[in-house]
Amino acid sequence: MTLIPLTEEQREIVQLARGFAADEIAPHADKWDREAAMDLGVARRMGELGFLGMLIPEQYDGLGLDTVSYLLALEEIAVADASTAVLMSVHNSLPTQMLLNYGSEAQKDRFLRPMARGEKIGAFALSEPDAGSDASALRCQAMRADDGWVLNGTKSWVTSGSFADVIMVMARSDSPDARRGSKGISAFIVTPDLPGFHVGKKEDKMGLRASPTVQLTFDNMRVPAANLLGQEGQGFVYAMRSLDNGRLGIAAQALGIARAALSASLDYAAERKQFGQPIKDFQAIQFKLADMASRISSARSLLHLTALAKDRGESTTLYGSMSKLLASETAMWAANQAVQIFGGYGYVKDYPVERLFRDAKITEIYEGTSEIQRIVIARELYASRNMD
Ligand code: COS
Repeated sequence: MTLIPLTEEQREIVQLARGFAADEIAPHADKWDREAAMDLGVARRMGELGFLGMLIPEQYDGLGLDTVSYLLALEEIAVADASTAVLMSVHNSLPTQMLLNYGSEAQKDRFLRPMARGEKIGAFALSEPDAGSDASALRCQAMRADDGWVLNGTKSWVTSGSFADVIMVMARSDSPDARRGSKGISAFIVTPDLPGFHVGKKEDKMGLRASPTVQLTFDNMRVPAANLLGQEGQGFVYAMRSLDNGRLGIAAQALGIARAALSASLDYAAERKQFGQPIKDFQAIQFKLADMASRISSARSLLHLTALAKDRGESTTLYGSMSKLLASETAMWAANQAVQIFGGYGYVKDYPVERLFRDAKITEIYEGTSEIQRIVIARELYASRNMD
């Protein structure tokens, strides 16, 4: 639980998410991981419960909840299955927030409302084979055509990209001979029915195996003019601001993984006997459990304080990056400790910690690696010093 005081409504959301996760997600998580397949019925159920429109105002068919409520629910889902949680995080944090913040009323009616109801799933396409951490080096090209735009290029690492209904695509809308770096990038609302849209390679990943991660290729894909999001040339800034939100979601996902690792370790250490006593009675194990719990609580406290700041309208660039950094490194560290506590049994698939260990790693990589978070944090430190 969190150290910040929760409202009755927030407690109810936690109970709802925890019950749903325990009943409809946790029993299947190992199978989905083994088969590298997501059950889209679960996404539909999450939509029915409102979990895919948590931050969208009621006027656009969402639940209009605060960010702490959203992060609490997301953590509960991640405790059961990090793959399901990443669908929820990306959908709520990136494409829906971009539509809410920068979309026209017509775009909100057409795309945001069904997404908030969970009838359409969203994805986010920024990275490319040669543009990962250096996101503004992206090359996907958008050329003006009479009736809109023609897009050509390849996007990589697109979470939910194989079944998403609405994909936020960042592409260069400046001309190739007048490259303007991050300023020449626009955001486009792409749907899979557009001619020239292709789902490419599905990645064979270490973890988060139930969540499909794919390449998307655009081959003279015609995008209507009405699908340009916000202002031309602002796509990079929109993506960066959205990633400030996204990183809070990934932090909550990481905390869910870490919590699952701690919970499994507490159970196992109480049952497992060696040298004539439960291993929880050895200080070597107690220290690991205590450190896991302490790191989880401190990362969660920072995350929830950051969420409160966000809802007050403050920038979360600095504390969001810190939260993501702390939570993801906590998840990886805690999962590693859990495997160690389980010993040989932690290294095989009979117990959940092997999956948690594999799932934790990606939280240090996607939506900005730990190195990128440190760069953002260091830049913010200098920027705020200059303002003093
Ligand atoms: N909020 C608002 N605006 C932002 C911003 C943020 N968090 N971060 C950057 N910007 C703006 C800058 O202010 C700048 O605008 P001006 O030119 O008008 O001043 C513009 O965006 C370019 O920013 P910057 O010069 O800092 O861009 P860089 O190319 O140096 O990249 C990093 C900055 C490294 C932080 C960025 O590329 C990044 O976050 N990379 C990781 C990408 C990522 O997370 N990918 C995962 C995708 S999901 S798998």
